[in-house]
Amino acid sequence: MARIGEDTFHWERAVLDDPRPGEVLVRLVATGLCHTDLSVLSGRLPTPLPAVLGHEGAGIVEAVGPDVTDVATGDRVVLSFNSCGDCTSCRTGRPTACGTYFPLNFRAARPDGTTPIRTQDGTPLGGLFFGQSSLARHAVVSAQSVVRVDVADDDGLALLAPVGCGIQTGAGAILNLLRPQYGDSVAVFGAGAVGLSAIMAARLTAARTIVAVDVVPSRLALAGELGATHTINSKEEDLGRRLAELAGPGGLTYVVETTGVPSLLEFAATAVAGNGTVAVIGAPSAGSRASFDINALIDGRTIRGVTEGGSDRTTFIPALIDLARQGRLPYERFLRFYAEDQLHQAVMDAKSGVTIKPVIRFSDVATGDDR
Ligand code: CXF
Ligand code: ZN
Repeated sequence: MARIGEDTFHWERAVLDDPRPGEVLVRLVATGLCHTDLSVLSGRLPTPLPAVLGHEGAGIVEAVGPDVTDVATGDRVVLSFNSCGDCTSCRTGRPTACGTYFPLNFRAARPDGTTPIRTQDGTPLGGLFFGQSSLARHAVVSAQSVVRVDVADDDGLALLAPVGCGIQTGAGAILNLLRPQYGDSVAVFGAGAVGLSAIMAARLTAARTIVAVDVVPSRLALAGELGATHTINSKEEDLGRRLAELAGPGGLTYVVETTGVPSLLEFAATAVAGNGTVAVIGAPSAGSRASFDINALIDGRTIRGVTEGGSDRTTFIPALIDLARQGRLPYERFLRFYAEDQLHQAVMDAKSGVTIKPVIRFSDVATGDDR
């Protein structure tokens, strides 16, 4: 539960409705923490509080709404972002371009303004954040957010939780959108979960040069192990000069900006080659601005916003799981599991950067008691 003015999440007993048409009741096995949850908690992103947050859930279907046919009770599922399922973008496999993407994911309510969660005294609480509000033992989620996965047991399922946002966001930016070719150079700003996923994905392509940029030596070392051909500590080195050296005469083809620091985005726009693209992934506080030399953009540069890796979650999430099982996307290297009663520690470790991807592991409690 996230409440205004509090700097961490806390557990609270709440009441959950039965799933309506288009909804699914899920018992969560694990949920990853994403920096977007923390940004909402601190008021930097506009989801109204109080609300149940969490948008990297994995769990087991306990009930489905009247018209839901894609999943059934007992299915193991990964939860991802929400979309309407009905607009042209959704019907053509581009759900991140859904016309109602932002309200459906950030409003923490159904389109009619209602929510499936209330306090024990009946006060409505924000729910369906990213279609799921999965920092909870149970969640009524949007059927659009549900991706059925083939996995043997709950421990295996828990490992898949962060694929629903962080891993898919970084890997998708590379594999779905930028698609580097032989000779291309890719710089990834920020070696957190999203940046490291972009680096692992870039290693799956023919990109010649993959540069990780961060200020934390341990993250840069991990980036090197996961596929970066070079690393730059931007606190200690001249970022512009080093990037230019590493990219060579063709210039830097791609920057994947995951930090959300506006000055770094402005810098990326100057560092990328004339025909290059800056993928904008890191989200600063709502209303933040950056400025560019317009003539440099006319030169051919592209500044491209990317959400959830531009993924068609129903095909891309199983593909990422398959790559992970082959050992080609070893994101488990940067996960750390926390028990429910360690939630505050998980939040602190995410904020300090000690843990790159905290995942809350829910205890296997008796069905029904905690709804
Ligand atoms: C979000 C980040 C903020 C902008 C929209 C997408 N992704 C998930 O954490
Ligand atoms: Zn996220």
